[in-house]
Amino acid sequence: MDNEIRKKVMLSGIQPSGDLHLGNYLGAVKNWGERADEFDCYYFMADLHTLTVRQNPAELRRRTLEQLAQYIACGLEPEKNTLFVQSHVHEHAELGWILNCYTMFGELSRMTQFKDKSAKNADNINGGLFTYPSLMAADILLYQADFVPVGEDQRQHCELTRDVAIRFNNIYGDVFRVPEPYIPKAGARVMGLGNPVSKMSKSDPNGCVFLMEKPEDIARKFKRAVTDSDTEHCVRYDREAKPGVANLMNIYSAVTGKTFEEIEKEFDGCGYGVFKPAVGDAVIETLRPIREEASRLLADKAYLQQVYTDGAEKASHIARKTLRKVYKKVGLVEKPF
Ligand code: ATP
Ligand code: LTN
Repeated sequence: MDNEIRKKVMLSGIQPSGDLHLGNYLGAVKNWGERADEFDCYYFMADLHTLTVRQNPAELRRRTLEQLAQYIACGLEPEKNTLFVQSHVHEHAELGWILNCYTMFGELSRMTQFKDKSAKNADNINGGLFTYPSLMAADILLYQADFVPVGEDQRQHCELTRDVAIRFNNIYGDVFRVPEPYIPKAGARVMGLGNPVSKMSKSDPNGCVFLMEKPEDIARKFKRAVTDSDTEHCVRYDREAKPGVANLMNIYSAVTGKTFEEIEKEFDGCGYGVFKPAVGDAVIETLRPIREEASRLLADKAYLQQVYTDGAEKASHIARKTLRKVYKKVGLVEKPF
């Protein structure tokens, strides 16, 4: 806005509420590093968001650091991407509060993630879980992001962010850039290996492949992947009739770059007994360098600390500017120091 030769901004985050899995990688992180030269990129560990569900404090701290190591190992070079911890930039919580006041109860009630998580945590349906999307909107709008690379399940939150930004701009003028979700073609919705009609999620560890998992465990999970009860037994893309095979084809396509047609040709005449281990092997080879590099980085805590310190400093600089503008627009008295 102020700067005509400004690079477009890309921003995303993941909650360090569990270990990163193949769905997170293919739906989100894999696409983050690809455009680092073209965009100004911000990626963070959404630790404040994880508090909406009860966490073990020591584990949360450990996972936050592990997630940073995995981000870097997935190709996010700290020299080209601003990597930081959400809670280190206090403007997120502050803008989150303001945006709460511009987000409607009805809008929040319609969020499917809220409905799902309330059903899973019936004994702890707290205010934070409900207003989660206002904090997510703050994460995005603070940096004037143009694109938000996420998996399909986050589309609804991105749409709400757009609505809130437009609502705010209509009242106060051009304050926020209205962002767009950036959702990949292959990998946007990886389904569970045990149950191909629900998305791969860390809450179902058997059907979920984790980035740091041992190759033999990954191989076993793919061999056991649910395919279909049809009699055809051929590798053909049909999401409705053969969701298990479609999911495996989707994964194979995302890790090899091959089209569905090419995959059908490659496995023409082969049964699932050949196809499933082949997908497993392709995934193992994709994840191997990530796992090795993440383990190496994790041994160097001082380096990781330097990365998130530099990241928070850079992110704060941008966040501060937007928040100051917002405070002024809504009528808060300027801070004298
Ligand atoms: P939960 O298990 O609590 O639902 P999660 O595993 O879905 O969590 P999130 O932190 O909600 O992980 O998601 C992080 C990013 O990964 C988001 O951009 C989300 O869209 C993407 N993502 C998560 N699961 C998948 C999946 N199965 N397929 C594709 N993308 C996914
Ligand atoms: N809601 C997201 C995590 C998240 C996020 C963000 C993603 C928090 N803030 C900002 C993109 C941009 C999730 O549950 N996966």
